[in-house]
Amino acid sequence: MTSVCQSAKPTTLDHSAVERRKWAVAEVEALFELPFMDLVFRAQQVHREHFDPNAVQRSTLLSIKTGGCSEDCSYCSQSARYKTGLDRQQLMAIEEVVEKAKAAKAKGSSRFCMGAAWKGPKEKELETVLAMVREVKALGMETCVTLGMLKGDQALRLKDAGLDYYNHNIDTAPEFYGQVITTHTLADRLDTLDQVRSAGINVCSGGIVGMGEGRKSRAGLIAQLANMPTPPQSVPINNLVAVPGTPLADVEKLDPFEFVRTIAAARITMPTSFVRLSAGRQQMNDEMQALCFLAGANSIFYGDQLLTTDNPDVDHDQALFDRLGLRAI
Ligand code: SAM
Ligand code: DTB
Ligand code: SF4
Repeated sequence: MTSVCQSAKPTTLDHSAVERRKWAVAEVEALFELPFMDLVFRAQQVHREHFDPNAVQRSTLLSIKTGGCSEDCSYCSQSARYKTGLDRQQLMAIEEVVEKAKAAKAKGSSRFCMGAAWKGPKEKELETVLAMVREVKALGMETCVTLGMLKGDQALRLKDAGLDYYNHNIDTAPEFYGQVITTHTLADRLDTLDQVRSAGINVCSGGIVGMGEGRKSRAGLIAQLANMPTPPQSVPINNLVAVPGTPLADVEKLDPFEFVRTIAAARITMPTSFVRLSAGRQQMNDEMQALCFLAGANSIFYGDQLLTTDNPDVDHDQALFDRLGLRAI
């Protein structure tokens, strides 16, 4: 069965046409407190006002530099501080990256996201990444990179190279941040996001849930994203992939319905943003993923690997799209 789009709703949006409001953390918490059916219904209503409900954007990830990172993010397989058994890899050759991008395009992905396990890029490293961005862009794909914190004119140079999106997550609420990461601050991350926004690059920023935070911190994460000077164009919501060897390896799993509530709260508070059902899909069944789409998720990572962990294989995803009548964008 092939999926057919019956809606004429646009998938690219004019953010200026939508009225903005600020969200108090308590207001977002109140959304989480709604009966599940009311919350999901409201999220689906908001979703339909702004998007084709049957269209899902697909981005493919590639880890272009793996492991050995100086930072201590407690969830991360790539921190040099934890024994996760990961093989470190130097920055990939440009040609290899281009081959992977071509393969992703052939499988139907519209955006190619290159991730590096850095606190931030050094000069020579940035030069190589700029060349990757130019070449991937020339394939006719949207480009995205996630390289850690930027400084000086790095954001402007990425923009000049043709970068469409910069991914930089704020990860969690301000009061929980210090329990997850101590080697940089939330203020550092917000500073990089300001540079990216000022350079005219689309912002991709979201967070992780299931790290042992409370509902108030989940609401705090969503409020902080929604209240940014302009909401991120793309909002990845990651469910923690518990990696053996990291400090969060044994943290209690989040109730799946609470994850769906987080997606719904992101949709309601950021009506014109793409909300991405991100890490953790491999650990979800198809029914759970369908609930996430119903709650307003309209973007996924597509491809057998995330950065260092598994993602559903593309044939499985294609079959899911067909079963749900979803159209890829
Ligand atoms: N080093 C760069 C940085 O920190 O921005 C880019 C790569 S980093 C791996 C990108 C994001 O992936 C993190 O901010 C985090 O939100 C997410 N992430 C990393 N490990 C994860 C895990 N085990 N489970 C869920 N999300 C994870
Ligand atoms: C994001 O929010 N999630 C992606 C991407 N941005 C870079 C990364 C998920 C990583 C999951 C764990 C891993 O594969 O290492
Ligand atoms: Fe390094 Fe990024 Fe992993 Fe933190 S999330 S340890 S900065 S690769």
